[in-house]
Amino acid sequence: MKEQLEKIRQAAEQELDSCEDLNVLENLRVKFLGKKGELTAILKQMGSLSAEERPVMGQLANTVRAAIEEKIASRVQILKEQESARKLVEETVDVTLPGKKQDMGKLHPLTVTLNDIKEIFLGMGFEIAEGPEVETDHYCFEALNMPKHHPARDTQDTFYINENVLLRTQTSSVQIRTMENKRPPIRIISPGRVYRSDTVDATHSPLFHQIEGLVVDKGITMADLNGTLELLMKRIYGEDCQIRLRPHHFPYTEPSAEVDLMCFNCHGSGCSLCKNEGYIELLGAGMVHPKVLEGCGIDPEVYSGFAFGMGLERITMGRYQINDMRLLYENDMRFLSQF
Ligand code: 2NL
Repeated sequence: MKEQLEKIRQAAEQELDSCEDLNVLENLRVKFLGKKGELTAILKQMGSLSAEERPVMGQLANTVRAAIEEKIASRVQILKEQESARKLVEETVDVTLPGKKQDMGKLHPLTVTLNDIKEIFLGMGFEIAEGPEVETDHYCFEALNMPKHHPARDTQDTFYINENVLLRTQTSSVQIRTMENKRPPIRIISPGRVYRSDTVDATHSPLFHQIEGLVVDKGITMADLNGTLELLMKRIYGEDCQIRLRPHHFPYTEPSAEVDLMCFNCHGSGCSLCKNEGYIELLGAGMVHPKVLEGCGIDPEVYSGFAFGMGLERITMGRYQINDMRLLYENDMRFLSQF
């Protein structure tokens, strides 16, 4: 039995020493020390030994078991160390390699201008109002003092869903909805998409963006309109810019004005940029027509208000000296990356 135990010890040491794999090592542990292993098989024969031999063999068996266990433990340690050393080499990251370049997006020039204008009006205590792009004839025309067959409708031809439902031609519809639902004081701007039955060219598009403004309160005058627009334009075009109000006509304002900006290139003397006018037409404005206030349930004897409407495209084109509106819609990176 002694020789058998010695044989097991030798065989175990030899096999364990040459083992290079943790899984194989576990199999060897079962083979030598497991319940059905070689050592256990020997121990089962202990019953046949004499009383003197039994403790001697028992001790020897224990020594062999301890030796094998120790060998396994040291082998596990060695293999684990080899494994982690191998991983360190294999998984090394070269931190000096150049990174992948990320293309940074940025805001479209129309969005930049819109954000700036919103910020300026929020600073003056205005709220931002929004409303539907598909409107009824009432909100787009009737409530704005443009009854059916009014000639002003010709310049605002649009897309009709049916006789009564259409794509809005201006965001005045949002202002009407606000006046119907809220009592003065009202101070809002309403930015959004508007539609006209226009053919695309350098200055026209069937879909463009408008920003309208409306202030209704007691004692509002043309001076408030002038001051508000002057402040807006100074913030957008620079503190040294000047505006001019020219008499005009809109059915929904009385009096009405067109607002021009003194040409920032020639300061009013005339150049190619302003086509020798000295001024560049920017927007339309006026005092809200008493009939429009009345139609919304606001007493024009008590309240007055001013309103204005401007094209976001036109303001943006003036600001960045863009000469063709189509550039704003084409998503050409060569154009967009300049802003
Ligand atoms: C333009 C400029 C304008 C308004 C819009 C407006 C809105 C209400 C009442 C009165 Cl609810 N006016 N908006 C006023 C003046 C001009 O737009 O050139 N439009 C054709």
